[in-house]
Amino acid sequence: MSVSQSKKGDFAAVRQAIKALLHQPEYDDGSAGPVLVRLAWHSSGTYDINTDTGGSNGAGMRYEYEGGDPANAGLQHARVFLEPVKEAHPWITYSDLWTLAGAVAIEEAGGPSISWQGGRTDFVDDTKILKNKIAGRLPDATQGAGHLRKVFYRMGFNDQEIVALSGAHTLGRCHGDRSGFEGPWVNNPTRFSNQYFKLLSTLEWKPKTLPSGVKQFMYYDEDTETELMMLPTDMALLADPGFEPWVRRYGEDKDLFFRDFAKVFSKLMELGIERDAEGRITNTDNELGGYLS
Ligand code: ZEM
Repeated sequence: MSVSQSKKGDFAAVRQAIKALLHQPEYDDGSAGPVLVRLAWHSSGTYDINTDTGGSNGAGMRYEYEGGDPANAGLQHARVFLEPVKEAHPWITYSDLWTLAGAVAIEEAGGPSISWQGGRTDFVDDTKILKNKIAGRLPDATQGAGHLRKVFYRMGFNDQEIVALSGAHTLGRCHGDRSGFEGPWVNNPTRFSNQYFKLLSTLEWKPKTLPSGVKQFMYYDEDTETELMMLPTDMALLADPGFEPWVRRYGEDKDLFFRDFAKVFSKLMELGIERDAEGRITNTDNELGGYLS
């Protein structure tokens, strides 16, 4: 059994441990941050407001049905990065660890500070995942604005929030062996900024078909000799009259984007969670929860 380096509920210690693993010179662009943000988002983005199922309680990706959802391809890299943190701080649940890691990664990349609360519980088996069919709920990048609304309205977000959340694509890149798409959205994909919106709204994006047949959009940046990319869903934000004004506003006003993104990312991390006045989660899934009480 590993020895805990922190007391139950000492999230500051866990934050430090997450910060310490972000720098990964051999991995992608040198940071584990982007894939950790994606893990946090996919762990929460399964929420369905109509059935009150899915969301960030449970850490269901540890089980094959949700973990094997093609949308989650590649997220094992994020879980592997975090495993030593779980070993050193075994009291924290995976669901708290994954969401906290996303928040810390955004902050450490120069993003806004994200308000985050703990207390999530982990499923002890896959019963709820199978019963509620927690797979196939995440957005499909080959689709358009109608699909984005369907998926994000189901989580309880509005048009402005959909656009703000999409600004996370300033971080990281697409991997041919994960999603089939290839490349980064911006030149400095380990730095959180409003660059995604600036580039999306000001550059001339050209359709490109990869050798695999996957269709995306490209811009060749001569200054940095880098090919940048946009997904079909990213382009859909620009083409839709409800989304487009927000793309432009966030491209012009970094502070506004940071404020709105911080709010909506916190909301995303709380999907599916109910808390009492003291912040204790009241819809815990099993007896392992409640370590904050
Ligand atoms: Zn993403 N995302 N995403 N996203 N995403 C990818 C990568 C990353 C969509 C999508 O299909 C894809 C949000 C919304 C949406 C991040 C964060 C957030 C990739 C590439 C795809 C295909 C995966 C790969 O190949 O590794 C779609 C359709 C979305 C609907 C709007 C939201 C919301 C996010 C957070 C708030 C991040 C950080 C990455 C980069 C991951 C990495 O490994 O570098």
